[in-house]
Amino acid sequence: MAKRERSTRRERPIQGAPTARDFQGDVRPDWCAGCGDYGVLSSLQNAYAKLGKGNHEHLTVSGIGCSSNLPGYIRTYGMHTLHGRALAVATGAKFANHEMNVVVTGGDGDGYGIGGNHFIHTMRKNIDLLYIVMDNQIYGLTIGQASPTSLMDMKTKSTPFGNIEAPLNPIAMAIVTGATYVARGFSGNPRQLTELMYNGMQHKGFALIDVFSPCITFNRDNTSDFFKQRVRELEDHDPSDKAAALEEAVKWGDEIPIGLFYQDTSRPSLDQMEPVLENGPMAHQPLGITKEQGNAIIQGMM
Ligand SMILES: Cc1ncc(C[n+]2csc(CCOP(=O)(O)OP(=O)(O)O)c2C)c(N)n1
Ligand code: SF4
Repeated sequence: MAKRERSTRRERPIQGAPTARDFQGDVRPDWCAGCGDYGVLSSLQNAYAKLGKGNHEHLTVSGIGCSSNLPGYIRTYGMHTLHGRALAVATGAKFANHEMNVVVTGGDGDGYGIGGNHFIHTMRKNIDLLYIVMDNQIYGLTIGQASPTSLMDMKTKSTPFGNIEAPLNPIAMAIVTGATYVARGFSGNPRQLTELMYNGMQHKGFALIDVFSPCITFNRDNTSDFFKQRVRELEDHDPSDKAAALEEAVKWGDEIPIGLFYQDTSRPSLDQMEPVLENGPMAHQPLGITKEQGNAIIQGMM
């Protein structure tokens, strides 16, 4: 993998309308050449720029994995947390300042495996986050074990005779568990992916975008060409129709649908229902303690 490089660029206040360049971090990604995650990163930079807000109005949170290194490559507030715990941390951040645009990024192992329980309950509660899962159907960082979305019979480091476990379907799972914006993108289609991200950020409630983001090094089955030959954009589909969304979600074969499967704009997100937040973000409220008391609490936690 390429050695990380740190540029000498310092403060770069945004002049006028932001561009994708304003969201480029100082650290160059150390992903393998050809990794699908590059397409996801550039789409996210474009989507942030399109939203028109400043860098300080966004927070990008991740877990652990190749894909979870993304917050280091983007110029927003960022947190690289624990394996599978990004959604829990992001929920806390959102409730501390619900005016912040909070985006969570990570992999299928991180989000659907070790973080599966958080995934379910964050959707159930309709927390106002955009969750982007770079789904390469393998554990990349730990060099190629089967993940919860690895297909059956797939040979990996941990399944040398073929995977005997059935994969989970994140799209169907999100639709039935309470997510209110459910989409699938492909890193090879950055135009559509940027649009899905932009709309997902503006959606009030939990938004999932599962992105086919092929691992060129460890998944030789579900490659970029595999998806290029199969993905087709959802057409004549009404995203408010839950039954139709589920029907599309279970399709997998010579044609695999991508796009917006489901959106429910009627259900309030949890922060909209929380009375404590009625007077504005908690981060802007007086703490009601002295500076000394605050320092003592911080010292107690060190
Ligand atoms: C508690 C804990 N268990 C296991 C690991 C080892 N580990 C690091 S990343 C990872 C899986 C990464 O796979 P995925 O989330 O799909 O991301 P990718 O690397 O493919 O982008 C695992 C098992 C860890 N860091 N912490
Ligand atoms: S190992 Fe796979 S997921 Fe990780 S950077 Fe390389 S191509 Fe991407």
